[in-house]
Parts: sequence; structure tokens; C-alpha cells
Amino acid sequence: MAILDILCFPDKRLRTKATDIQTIDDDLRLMITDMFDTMYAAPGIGLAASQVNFHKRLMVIDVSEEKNQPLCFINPVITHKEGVEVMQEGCLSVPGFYENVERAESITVKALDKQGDTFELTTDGLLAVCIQHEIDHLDGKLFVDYLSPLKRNRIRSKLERQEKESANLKSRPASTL
Ligand code: QAP
Ligand code: CO
Repeated sequence: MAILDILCFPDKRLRTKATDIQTIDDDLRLMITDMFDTMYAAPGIGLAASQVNFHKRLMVIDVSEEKNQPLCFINPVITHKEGVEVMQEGCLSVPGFYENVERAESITVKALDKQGDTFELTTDGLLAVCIQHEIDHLDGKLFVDYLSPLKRNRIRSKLERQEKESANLKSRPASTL
């Protein structure tokens, strides 16, 4: 069991466009297991490979109450979108911030599962929003990109300050704490 480090906004690596996965092997399945472990430990409902600095088109989601409905998407593509819906979103890469984002209400997504088999899923509600949020990560996009520059810059400053404070703490000798 491995918990991976999650990149935090405004880390530039989160802007990398992920590339398609060509082979689904045991190495990749180990990565998928680590991503589920990382997401459940957070806890979160969705995690894209980009967030753990692995720039391949892979994401894991579990929006169930009991945390017993793991969904893994490899090379996901949205083939249909319908309606609009506003939902409050958060992100493990933007800890502590939650804002309303407008997205398609219902979607159809096509992807490969971890056996390499193609599946298609039509869904709405939280799962549909989460799928759109995670695919955005694979394209280097974050939910804060939908906010006003003012809101986004405030979030950036606060997270940059927190990052500096924790880096400072780490480098300080214990005797001065
Ligand atoms: C994306 O986000 C999502 O700020 C998944 O301190 C979220 O799992 C899609 C989390 C909401 C749709 C609606 C965020 C955990 C988890 C935080 C997450 C935090 C701790 C976010
Ligand atoms: Co996110």
C-alpha cells in the first residue's frame, strides 16, 4: 500500500497534458492501486494521475457513500454532454477551497477498464461532475480556472503562503519549534 504525494495548485506540473496509455500491464495496475489508496486516504471522491505527477490518461473515482464502488477510467473520452448544472466542487490539489462550477448535467463517457476492456457509461449528478473534473486534470485544467481571476489569485496566494510556511517548518531545527 502506497500513498502518493499530491501536487498542489499552483504547481506548474498540474498544467501538463497527459498522453494516452498504450499498454495496460501490472506496472500500470500497481499505479491504479496506489491511486485508489491515495484517494481513499485523503479522503477524496476522485483523483487523476496528473495530480500524482504521472502524466498518462488515467483516473480513479468513487462517489459512493460506503466507498465500495471504485471506478477506474483509462483514456476516457466524453462522447455526449447534455444540460447544465452548477455544483460546488473541491479538489485534492486545491485543499480547503470549494466553489461553484457550471458543467454538463448528464454525460456519456467511453474508456478502458483495468483489464483493457472498453466500456461506456451514461450518468448524471455527482458522478458526471466528477468525471468532467478529472478529465480536465488530464488536460492540465483545474476547477479554479472557471473562477474569476480575483478568486483564483486569492486562492493561489493563500496556498503559496501555506506551502512556504510548511517548507520553513520542515527545515527548522526541532530545538527552535
Ligand atoms: C473532485 O475532489 C470533485 O479541499 C474530487 O481539504 C469534488 O475528492 C468533483 C478534498 C467535488 C465534484 C465535486 C478536497 C479533500 C477532496 C479538499 C475531491 C480537502 C480534502 C476533493
Ligand atoms: Co481535482
